[in-house]
Amino acid sequence: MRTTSEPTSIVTLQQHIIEQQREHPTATGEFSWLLSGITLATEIIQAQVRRAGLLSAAVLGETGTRNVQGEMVQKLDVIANKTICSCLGYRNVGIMVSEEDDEPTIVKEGTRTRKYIVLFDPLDGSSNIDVNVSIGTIFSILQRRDDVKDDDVMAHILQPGCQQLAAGYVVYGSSTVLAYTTGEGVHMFTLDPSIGAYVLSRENVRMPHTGKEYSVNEAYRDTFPDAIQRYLQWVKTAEAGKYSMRYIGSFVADFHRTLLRGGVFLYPPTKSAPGGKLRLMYEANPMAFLAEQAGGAATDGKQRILDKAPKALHERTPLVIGSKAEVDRVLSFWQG
Ligand code: P6P
Repeated sequence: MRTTSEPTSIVTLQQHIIEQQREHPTATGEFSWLLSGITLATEIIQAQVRRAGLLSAAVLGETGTRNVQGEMVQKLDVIANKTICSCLGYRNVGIMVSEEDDEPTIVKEGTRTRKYIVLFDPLDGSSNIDVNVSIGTIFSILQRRDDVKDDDVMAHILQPGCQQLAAGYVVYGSSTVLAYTTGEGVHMFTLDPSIGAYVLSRENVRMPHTGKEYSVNEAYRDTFPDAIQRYLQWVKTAEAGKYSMRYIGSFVADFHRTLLRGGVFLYPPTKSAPGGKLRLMYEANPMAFLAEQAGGAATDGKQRILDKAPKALHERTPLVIGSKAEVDRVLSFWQG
């Protein structure tokens, strides 16, 4: 494992994955093959995202259908979902869970379900597609449990976030950046279109311990829990010092900024979403894994996100995620 944060030579994501794999003698290469399937899918998706403005009717706009979340499905959502499923189909993935699909997709090899489980939000923040705001893909990787029957699919899937083997996201912004962790730190890669490869841009990313940016949709302030309303009053006081509010409305972009600059992102319970809006399995869990690997924290207000025992595939959770000191400060209002 390199110790510098700025790489001294060109390292592609594939090289990095193989190097990480070398440090695990028991690794068989299956996992690296799986990760490379995800990165291939995101390269295809980013090409579609970049062309969205040109192709308008073909990929922009809504399909007229609603997903399991009841949200209007954007055409690019459908393309991204199909792209990930087809790229993973040949990569030893046994179960795929997508935000866009009501039910999991099971891929059997003979009678047994294959080892790996991939959960993903194919295109988070898709409502921003038509106005050219950054959007992203989020993924989480689990493996089949060995203490339950092979066909007990939900038991294999509904594992707490601390069981993740890997997690990551891609933000399709001014550049396309992929961040991932396998539990050995957080590493970032920037897509170099001239060579069609992700190139290492930051290794062992550390989230600043504090940060003077809070990220929340204050339009819902009056329906937040009292403790959050008290926190939002406090950040505006002289005692708090100079906080800024930044909110893009695209979780991947808001999290990416928080990971790099520090601060805190909040999506508390609201009257319309008493359980929070963000999904546990393929939004909160992967980002919580990354946050903790970078020295940050993630909670639902009562417990660590990665300790939550999931009860349903698409369950939602309140979320406070970011710099450790900032998350602790929000908690001090919630638990005060
Ligand atoms: P609101 C996008 O639809 C999303 O799921 C996240 O990417 C984002 O953080 C959140 O919803 C924004 O929700 O209620 O503030 O518009």
